[in-house]
Amino acid sequence: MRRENLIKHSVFISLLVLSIVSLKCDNFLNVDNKPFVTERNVVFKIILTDNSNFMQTLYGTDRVKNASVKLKSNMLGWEYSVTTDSNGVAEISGILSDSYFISAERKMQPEEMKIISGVEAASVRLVNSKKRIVELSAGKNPAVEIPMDVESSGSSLVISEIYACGPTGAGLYYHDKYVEVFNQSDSVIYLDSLMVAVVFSSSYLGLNYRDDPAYVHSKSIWIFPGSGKEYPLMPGEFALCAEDAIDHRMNAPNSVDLSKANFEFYKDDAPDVDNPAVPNMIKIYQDAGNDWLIGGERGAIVIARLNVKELIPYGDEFLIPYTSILDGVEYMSDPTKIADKILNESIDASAAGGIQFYTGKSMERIMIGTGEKILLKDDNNSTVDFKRNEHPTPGYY
Ligand SMILES: [Ca+2]
Ligand SMILES: [Ca+2]
Ligand SMILES: [Ca+2]
Repeated sequence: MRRENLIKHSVFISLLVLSIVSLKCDNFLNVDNKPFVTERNVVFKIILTDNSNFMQTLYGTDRVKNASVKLKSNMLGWEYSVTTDSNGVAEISGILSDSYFISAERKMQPEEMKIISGVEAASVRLVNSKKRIVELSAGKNPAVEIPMDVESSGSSLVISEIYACGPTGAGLYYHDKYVEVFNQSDSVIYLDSLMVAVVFSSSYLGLNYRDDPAYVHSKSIWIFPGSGKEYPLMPGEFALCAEDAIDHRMNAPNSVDLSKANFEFYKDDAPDVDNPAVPNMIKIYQDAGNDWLIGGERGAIVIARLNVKELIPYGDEFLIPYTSILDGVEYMSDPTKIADKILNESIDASAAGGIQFYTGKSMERIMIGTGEKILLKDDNNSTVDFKRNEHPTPGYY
């Protein structure tokens, strides 16, 4: 018995020595004899929390599950990929304390978006736009929490609503038209000198520039006032641009109050109303009509960022390069008649609308963000990006 014990004892000791030696080697040396550190055994945790409210709506939790997380170490450039579990936690071990660049992504499934917003929106993602770099340190910071937000797809400045048809019960009253834009980025956008151009349907003249490979053709070009940073639009804010910034209910009881509009289209060479409290849009070119005018049932509006000097004269029109266009929306009384479209498919693949004259309806982008941040659908496909409003929502959603 004693002898057996002694053997057991010595075997145990040699195993212990062996394992300590191997542990030391494993921890302090690799094949290239470069130093390793003991923290390689620490399990780091990346915890993804959801700011969008999507996960709360779907799964009753603020954690983001099934998200892919990529880490890139600052010091060595090594990259790792992990996925969050059902608690929104991604565990990773065998890495060094370092500063890491993190790209976390949760692709939303169309069927999930259907539950959230009623629309089977594709290409919606939650991403870690607010926190990209984290310090992982075995001693102090083995777990980090990273907020996830809805990624802004498409343009950061979008046309959020168009009201064009005119109100009910007021004859042929149509001076209450407006276009509304929305900042869905995370930063301030300056509206100064931004261009708003109207594209009319000319198909009755046998003209259609839809297939022009590079330019929108417009006879109605206006810009926002300001020369640099005078008209900031904060993230999540709307800017309302009214044909006439007055309370139209004085003339048409079912119309809208646009007296608090942010901007007003004032045509200085025409008998037009000018609300002195509302800054005027600047007319660059519009040779016809007594006011800014958009088609009641069909037409198109683009917003573009380019210098007026870059406009190209072409007959009685100006050309705006597609590359300068931030957003464009076409609308038609019958949006299924795609063959009659006037905007190139690269700007708007289809059309909003389905609204007849003097019905008081507007078309507004569908909201897909429900949490801290409003996000409006923008897949450059207005048939599915827009809905019809029974009553306009000037300056709000
Ligand atoms: Ca006006
Ligand atoms: Ca004014
Ligand atoms: Ca609105």
